[in-house]
Amino acid sequence: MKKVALITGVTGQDGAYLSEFLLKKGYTVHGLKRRSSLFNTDRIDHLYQDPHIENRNFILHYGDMTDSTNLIRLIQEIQPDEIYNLAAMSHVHVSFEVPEYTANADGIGTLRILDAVRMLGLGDKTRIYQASTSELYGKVQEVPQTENTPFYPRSPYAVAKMYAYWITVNYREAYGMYACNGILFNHESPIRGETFVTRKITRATSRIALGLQDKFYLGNLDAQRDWDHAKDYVRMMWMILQADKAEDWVIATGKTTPVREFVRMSFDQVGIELEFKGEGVEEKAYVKACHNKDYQLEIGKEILAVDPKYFRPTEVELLIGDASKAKNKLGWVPELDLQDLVKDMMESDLKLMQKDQYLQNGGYRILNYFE
Ligand code: NDP
Ligand code: GDR
Repeated sequence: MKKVALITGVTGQDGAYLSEFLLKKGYTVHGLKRRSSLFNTDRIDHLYQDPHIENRNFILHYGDMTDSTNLIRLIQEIQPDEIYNLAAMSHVHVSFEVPEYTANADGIGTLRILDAVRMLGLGDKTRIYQASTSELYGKVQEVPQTENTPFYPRSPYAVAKMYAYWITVNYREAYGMYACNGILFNHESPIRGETFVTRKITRATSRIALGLQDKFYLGNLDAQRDWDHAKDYVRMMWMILQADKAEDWVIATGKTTPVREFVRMSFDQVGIELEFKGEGVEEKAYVKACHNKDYQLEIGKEILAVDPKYFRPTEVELLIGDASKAKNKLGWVPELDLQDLVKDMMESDLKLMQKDQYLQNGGYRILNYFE
């Protein structure tokens, strides 16, 4: 029998990679997508199947994490073997602007999924993966962070995810359901949302190298993150649900890198060497040398400045995870590292920006959002 999975957040970065992964494994994949006034399926268009063909194995449904009746009906219809709850308002900074909505979608949304499975009597059949996050650790209590490190969330997003974490544990303990938290550290890719810092950097690097933009602005350059490639991490989501026993798992590389260093690594990919000068809000980056004849910028040109508008009211300064448990018990070995990630993102963004350059040269107006 083919296994059936339901992915909430199927149109997001992880939803797209996980769909590809599960389809390759022979699953029938159902995805929950939000209604939007424009198409919002860019990341999964290559997987799309015409609704008129029979025996589709990739099926999309309209839905929303804030709508219980919709979630109950879909889970009843689909009768999934596995649910991957990836849907969330996932931007930490934006969660300070929309705290109530974030609590509803990210926190109560998780309860809605768990309770739908319980109410429908699917507790013995359906395994649930909850997309938990290293943001739970927030203000540093201990490094590296493990499954036993105390939580200290620092944003409405992290607080909502903390509710989701504990309600998942509670339903497992109270009702014997197979429900797990994957406490994933930052994972990125060429299809990462454009307003997360890594993608913002690789897009800006590509545009500056191609002469489409002069400079860009970031917030806290000192923040350190344990970054890896999203492709590696969706494999772990699946492995977590195949374990004999439902448990909670940290997935991380064990290495941490400041935002500033990520900027340096991205510019390295186009042969541009940077020099950082100044401190705090005065810090700036300048071109020190150009080693690639295709990307020649004026030496001394300022390409990056700090804009305090990107600072968060409360920041998470240092994340570094210890994934020993997943390595020892699930046999997880990461296949890609930060260098692979930066290379992959830069190659992809350079191609995208070359397309923009072509259009701009043809007289089309290309908008670039500085978010
Ligand atoms: P994205 O922001 O790329 O994707 C989020 C998905 O959730 C999108 O499909 C989005 O839909 C959907 N969504 C948002 N709100 C709702 C709602 N109310 N109802 C239904 N769907 C909704 O996130 P990622 O793919 O990066 O992350 C996946 C999950 O993992 C998230 O829960 C995130 O919080 C968590 N996480 C991510 C980490 C990372 O580093 N990437 C690390 C740890 C945890 P739309 O496309 O319409 O906006
Ligand atoms: P994060 O990712 O908050 O870790 O959450 P993000 O890329 O937004 O920020 C990482 C760090 O970079 C600093 N930073 C900036 N961030 C953004 N977005 N824009 C900037 O201009 C900028 N300048 C500096 C931030 O202050 C922060 O310290 C991501 C999301 O995917 C969450 O959903 C997920 O749970 C966590 O990762 C793990």
